[in-house]
Amino acid sequence: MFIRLLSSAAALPLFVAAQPVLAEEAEDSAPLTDTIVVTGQRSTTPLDTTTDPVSGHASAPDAAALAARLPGAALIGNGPISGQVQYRGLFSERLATRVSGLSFQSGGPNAMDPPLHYAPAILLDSISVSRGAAPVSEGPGIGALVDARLKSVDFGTDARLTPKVSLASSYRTADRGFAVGGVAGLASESVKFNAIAAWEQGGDYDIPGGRARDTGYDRLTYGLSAGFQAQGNRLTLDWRRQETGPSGNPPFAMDIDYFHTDFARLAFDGSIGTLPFDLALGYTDVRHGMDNYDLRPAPASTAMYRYSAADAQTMTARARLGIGPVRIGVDGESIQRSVTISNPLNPAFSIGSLENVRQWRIGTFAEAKVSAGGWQAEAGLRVDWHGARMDAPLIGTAVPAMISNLATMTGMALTPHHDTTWDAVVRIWRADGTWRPRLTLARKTRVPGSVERFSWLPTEASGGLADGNIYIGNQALKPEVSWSAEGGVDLVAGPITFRPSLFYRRVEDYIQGTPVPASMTMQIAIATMNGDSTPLIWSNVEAELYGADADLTWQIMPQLRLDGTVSYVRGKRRDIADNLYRIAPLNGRLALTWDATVWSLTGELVGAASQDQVSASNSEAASPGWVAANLWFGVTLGKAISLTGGVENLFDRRYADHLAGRNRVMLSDVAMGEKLPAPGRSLFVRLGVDF
Ligand SMILES: [Cu+2]
Repeated sequence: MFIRLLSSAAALPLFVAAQPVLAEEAEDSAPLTDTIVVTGQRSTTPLDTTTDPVSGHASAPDAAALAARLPGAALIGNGPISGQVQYRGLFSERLATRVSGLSFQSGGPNAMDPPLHYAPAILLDSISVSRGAAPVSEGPGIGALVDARLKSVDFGTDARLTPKVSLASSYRTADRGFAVGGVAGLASESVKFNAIAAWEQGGDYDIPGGRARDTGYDRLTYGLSAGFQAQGNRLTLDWRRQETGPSGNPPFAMDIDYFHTDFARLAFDGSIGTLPFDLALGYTDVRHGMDNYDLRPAPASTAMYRYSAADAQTMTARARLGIGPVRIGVDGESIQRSVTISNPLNPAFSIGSLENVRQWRIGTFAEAKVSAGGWQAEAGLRVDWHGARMDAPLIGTAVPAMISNLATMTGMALTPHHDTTWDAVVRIWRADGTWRPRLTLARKTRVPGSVERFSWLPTEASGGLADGNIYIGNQALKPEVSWSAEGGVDLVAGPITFRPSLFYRRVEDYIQGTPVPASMTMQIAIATMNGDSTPLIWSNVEAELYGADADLTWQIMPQLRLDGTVSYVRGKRRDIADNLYRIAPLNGRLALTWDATVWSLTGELVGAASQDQVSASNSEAASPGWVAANLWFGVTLGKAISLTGGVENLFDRRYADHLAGRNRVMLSDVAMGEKLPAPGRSLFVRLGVDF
């Protein structure tokens, strides 16, 4: 049987397996988080928002597509498994994204592997988004916390070792994509072990009247976890490897050849004497190759063949100690990354576009939590010291003189960078009652990323903007400083849950591309050679984002439920009259669900208004609105087996979301420069087994 998760009110008909045997330990998150829960019932709080992969109400392999269903969220589509979540107009490194507790540097300079690339939907346990700036204990990053948790076996309740299994398999017709994966293990009250694995593969997806070329994907994940606990102290160890095979990225100039990525995490959760204490150490190693000739039609001239190799290693550490209502902590990270562009047919052609970049951060924070009269409040302060440096770029002998001269100049101008930042976050909320107000006030910071600071070679690497512009890094960048107020009220009254929010954010020294000054003649000449005579340089500008979002759940009758979500955000420059780039238009969804005991059926309308508040700076074009219809179903087949699925784009309409990338692949049924349309009518089924 299924249990409906009304508590999260995520405007989804939410189904979860009745036996929540597999669930990560829930953090004591505040009501400022929205969560999508897959394998178990999680207590949600007004500060979070959650969503549910089991219901199958998103068939894409990408976890980002699922999180994008939450109010305030949207999907930045850069490829079938390269999607990013946008939340209240912010995306990429402005959000703090975690996968099973780890934060790490993407390997690709264009974020072909954004963090959620490493959270296959088939393995997802839950994904949460903080409904406001992340608490300071989560580190810097100006926007929300996006926390994806993969399935794992939790500790049992008695001394006996008991087997626990959660497997799922899915198929969708649009891309003939299948996925199989899950977790299996043994657990008692004191030990647990599990293995996790998944394999996903899909072809180019169908659109009404054709096929979107270069949209296939191939991804393998496997790993092991172990845990021990005694007397309130818990030790867990996780290792996971992901092997992504050739996968398309039509909005970029290249496609994924491979990602080979290892994750390791060691965590202790317990106490020192009587004081609560936790410690977590993380390591991530990304190895990546991409090219412009394997999946997509190769360039006419072999001189234009390109293969880029990239790697990134991230080490993280965090320790926290609780003293009464106060939690103090230290954390830090060290990142090393390189990107080398080459021509596979000419070994003397190679360019170190990011040459052994090293970034580090050490931070300390204090957070206090108090409650009185039904109100809860949390206030935190953190300080971080950051460093960044890069080596002089290495250049092969076949590289044009103009580029090797620029590399030499770049090497001479390189200096180490140091920044000190401070963040403060105050969160106030009520967790019960009919009206549950919540408010997050924050001053948060983000230091420039390595592409923004050090990308000396004019290329399209932009951390996933995919706007077709050529970008140049800027060593003079200052950190972004964001001031925000995000608040709302959750109305929980009998059959109705209504959760509206308002937000305003002002970002000083917002980092975005501006026209390269005419004095940078070499860079402009190289960019012109590469097809863009008006390249952009990363600069500090002024920005503001504001808007509103809400979701509604109305249990009209015991079996009949209405769910709705609406999101609106406006992003503007404050220093000039322009809009921010790739901001979601007004959008929403409305679903009606009939829920019998063993089956359910949902009809859903999804749509977006036109977006004409576009960025002239990024040469962004306006796009029209659209509406699509979906049908979803769920059936319970005995105690342990569930079958879910649906028909997406029921009327086979050709439409493209404003945030979809523009096609750059020739000989496709999508024109060059056209926004990638959504898949045509597609059947999706997902079979789950949990015991
Ligand atoms: Cu790449």
